[in-house]
Amino acid sequence: MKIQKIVSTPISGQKPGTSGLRKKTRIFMQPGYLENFIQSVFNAIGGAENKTFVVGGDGRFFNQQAIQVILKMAAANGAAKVIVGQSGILSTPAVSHLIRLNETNGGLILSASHNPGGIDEDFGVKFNGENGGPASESVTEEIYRNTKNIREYLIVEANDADLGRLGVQQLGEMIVEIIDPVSDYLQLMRTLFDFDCIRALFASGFTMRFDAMHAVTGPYARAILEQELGAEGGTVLNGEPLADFGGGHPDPNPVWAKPLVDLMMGDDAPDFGAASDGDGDRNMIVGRGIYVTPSDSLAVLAANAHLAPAYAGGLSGVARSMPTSAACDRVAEKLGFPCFETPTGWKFFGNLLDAGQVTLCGEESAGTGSSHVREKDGLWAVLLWLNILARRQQSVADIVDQHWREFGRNYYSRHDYEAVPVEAANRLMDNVIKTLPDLPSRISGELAVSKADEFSYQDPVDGSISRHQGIRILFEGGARAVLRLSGTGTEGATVRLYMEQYIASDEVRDVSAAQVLRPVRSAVLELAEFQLCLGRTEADVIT
Ligand code: VG1
Ligand code: CO
Repeated sequence: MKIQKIVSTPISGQKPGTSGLRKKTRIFMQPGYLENFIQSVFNAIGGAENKTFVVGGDGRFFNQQAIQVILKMAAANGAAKVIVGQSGILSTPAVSHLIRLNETNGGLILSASHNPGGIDEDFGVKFNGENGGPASESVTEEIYRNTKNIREYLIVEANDADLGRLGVQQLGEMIVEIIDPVSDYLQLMRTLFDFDCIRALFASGFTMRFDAMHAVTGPYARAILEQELGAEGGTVLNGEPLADFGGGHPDPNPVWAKPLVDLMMGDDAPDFGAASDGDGDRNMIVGRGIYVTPSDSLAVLAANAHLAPAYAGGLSGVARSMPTSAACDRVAEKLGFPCFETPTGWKFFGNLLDAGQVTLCGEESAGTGSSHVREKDGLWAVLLWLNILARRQQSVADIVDQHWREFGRNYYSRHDYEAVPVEAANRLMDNVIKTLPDLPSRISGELAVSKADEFSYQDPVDGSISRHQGIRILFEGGARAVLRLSGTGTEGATVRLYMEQYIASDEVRDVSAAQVLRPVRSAVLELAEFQLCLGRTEADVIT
């Protein structure tokens, strides 16, 4: 088989962000663009020779074409074997599991997660290492360095692999193994949860709707919820993966999964609602009449995980990203295990999980997961909730309410300012960073600042330091605001403003988060001069 060495010039702007490299699909389709990035990944890990990888994606536009390119490049770079999901489909947590199960040298995931798909929308590539988790900071830097210095990439001239046919094929010297995307993942879930108990719950008439948002989890949810656990047919909504996700954003939050949230708030609501994102690593949890914020969900799961067989022995610790509310900190404190605060992005949980220091992790952006893989896992979170509901025999609303009464409540909200000119976003952040030393003496509206800093993280396992991970402003009276720039957007900059207010258990009231957070919001809008820097104070997306 002929190996071609294609001369290529570096393409700028290939810096991987919070979750791999994300760009407009048409940029990825430019000749040499995807190829340069893939070659840079291989170069960054010391070559692909004799190595084994897992490859799959969320089914978005360009998924299968990209996989064919990756297979031919892996063959040209001397890889021994690539395991591919049938029709190119694999969820992010399934890839993480397959890397670990087959002890491969890593995996490539084709997805821009919750960003929309299509020729005029977004595409992405993530590289996960041999522990199954997102590439570490140092590997990410090395990939980036390679993208800037690349001179050539290798690719074989060959026919496309048949991604639809299960079993083993040969691409030159390299083996391509096409596998069922669901079965190994389902087998893992069987070992973690009490499936008999969940089966009995559904058999007793418990109803659920799972919105797969025309993304990757459709086949997984049908196989697990409907076929394996006996949920009625029609439990899974929008279960067909589509190249454009049906035109929507496959983002499981009250804005993009509004139809499901509306159903759950209505008179005909089923007992339980859930949704997942493009690549299946996020989750949204909704009970009848109640939306559970991801931060609260993490706290409830931490407090109840022992009800599932895999976690019956208790948790070694929990970790949350810095902008995630401190609700799980209170659970950790009361139950007596450590709680770690890490920068945004799943890669920071990897070392803690590998070292056995934490069992559960979560982010405010609807990601929750555990030591079973090294990614956040949407369906896993849904199954843990189902296991808890089956064991406690209470509604979601009752469980959450009881949780607040026991631990207090962290009212929480995230406001996103999207497609902001990059200079304006940088100006806003730089201005606040400059005034940080003076902030603790400032009073804004009803609130006095007690502490303000820029978050730096020292990894407790390898000692590495990550600086500039977002601005934290603490106010007297238990309120906190966080400001950071998104690392996953593809248009301009996105400014994220995260706010929380802790209210002790005996003072928890039935008021909206927006109402409780009003003073924090006006204080931070003033301190950070939103109007002056961005020309507006209203956010585009509030979750
Ligand atoms: C966002 C979220 C972050 C998450 C990341 C990847 O990053 O805020 O919590 O880890 O997306 O999620 P950012 O930098 O835009 O805030 V996913 O579902 O894309 O793998
Ligand atoms: Co995702």
